Amino acid sequence: MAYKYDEENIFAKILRGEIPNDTILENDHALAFRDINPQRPHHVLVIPKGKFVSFDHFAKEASPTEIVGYIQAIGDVCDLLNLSIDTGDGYRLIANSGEHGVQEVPHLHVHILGGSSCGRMIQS
Ligand code: DGP
Repeated sequence: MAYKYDEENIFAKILRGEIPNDTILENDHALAFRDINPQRPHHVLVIPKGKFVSFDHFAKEASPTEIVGYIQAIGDVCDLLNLSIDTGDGYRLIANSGEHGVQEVPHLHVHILGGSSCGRMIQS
């Protein structure tokens, strides 16, 4: 089986500059921007610049350099928004994947949610 990547997904368009976004941070391998429908005071999406559908796709097929760059961007967003548990009050990291994960946009993204308590992990 091969992962199928939809070139017309909304995050691909953001990466191509076709749709504006509220960028928080960018490095060679990742872009972080605010979610259009924030669920907490801070709600940031971090996406890899490569064409990966899901976290498992990324884990299997991304290069070590891409993986390091992506993970570093997540840590840098936590520092930038003072969410790190070293200096701040913490956050929740979510990667919805596929049908059962209820993933809407088929380009890997993690949600970083913080600024207030995220409550219990799963409500229903
Ligand atoms: P998910 O269910 O994990 O695939 O969540 C997709 C998220 O993407 C959802 O919280 C809303 C956000 N989103 C969808 N379209 C856009 C957009 O055009 N811009 C931004 N900033 N966020 C978007």
